[in-house]
Amino acid sequence: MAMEGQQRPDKNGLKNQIIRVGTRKSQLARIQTDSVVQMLQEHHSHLRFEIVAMSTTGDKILDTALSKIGEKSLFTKELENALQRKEVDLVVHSLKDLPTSLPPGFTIGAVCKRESPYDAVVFHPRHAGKTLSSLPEKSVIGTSSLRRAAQLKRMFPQLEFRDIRGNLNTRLKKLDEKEDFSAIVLAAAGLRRMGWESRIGQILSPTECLYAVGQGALAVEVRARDQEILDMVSVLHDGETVLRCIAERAFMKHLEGGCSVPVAVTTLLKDFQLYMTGAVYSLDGSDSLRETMQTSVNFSQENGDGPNDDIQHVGITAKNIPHLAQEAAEKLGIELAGLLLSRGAGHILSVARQLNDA
Ligand code: DPM
Repeated sequence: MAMEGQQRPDKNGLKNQIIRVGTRKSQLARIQTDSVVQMLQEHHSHLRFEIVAMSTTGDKILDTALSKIGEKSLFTKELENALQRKEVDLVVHSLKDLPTSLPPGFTIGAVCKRESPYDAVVFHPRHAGKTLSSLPEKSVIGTSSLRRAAQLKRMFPQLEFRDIRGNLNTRLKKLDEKEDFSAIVLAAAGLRRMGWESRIGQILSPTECLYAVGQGALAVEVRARDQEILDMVSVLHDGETVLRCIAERAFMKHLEGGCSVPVAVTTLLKDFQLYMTGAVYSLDGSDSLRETMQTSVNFSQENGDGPNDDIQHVGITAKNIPHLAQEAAEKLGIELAGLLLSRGAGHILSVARQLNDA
């Protein structure tokens, strides 16, 4: 028969090829990529995956604060180039490192179940057992996140904050082997993935420190038109995480926020209600705006193939998650941003941006 031996664009089309997975070279990136590949392998036992590690511009510039080296795409550009050249078929990222607008031709094909989205404090061994509020006055806390610094300066005015850069291994080493810092603040999810959960001295609650958009969730970036790969990775989508992260990314996008301004969120999905608190801060935390909104999200509608197939919400393609729910989540983020903008968030952010660029 004519069809025999011909490659058909169905599941089996991927069967005889090796699927290449791009990753950054840091230990955290490798661990994250390994865990995503393992999940994909469990869902698709007949497929073969191969990991391709690359270093990115962002990994090479270690001496400058993240917020100063400009756009987040420093960590993603080389990997996207490899995707475009078809040297790799998918790339694993921390969702929070992916801009809210991806370059044309790319999409987030999977957002995995979120781990802890919270920030955590790791103390110098001499301060083991303490918390930020029980540290001596003028203790120096290391972070290069404007978001963390702004909120913590506000909450703990007796402490001092200083930039610390480098990957997680480097930072832990700088903390332990020198006397420069009394503690550093990092995402709990990254610390757990590295196996350093025991070093977490304090988890910051949303009243102390709202988290970053997308924090704690892993994302799989693919070529937007590569339907086979999109279908293959879509099994990893976690509905709750997708809706929360769509709302968070829409909020950030509408504020025109990014890594270089202090924008923070917390979201919760419960009983078909999506709740979201979002805030913006001046760099020193003295000025801030914070609001909460909610919307109902309908999970019961039919899915299936249809005209919605190609729709992206803030860069995410999730045709197996109800579209009305995705739309409601995106609207929530936009409306919350609109509310903050109507109260003067634009001014707070533009001052923060100018000071940070100076
Ligand atoms: C972004 C920020 C940071 C990373 C800014 C922020 C932290 C920068 C710093 C956008 N990306 O959070 O306000 O501390 O100097 C990053 C980490 C993870 C992903 C490490 C961390 C792991 C957690 C995750 C760096 N990106 O935040 O401690 O997967 O969400």
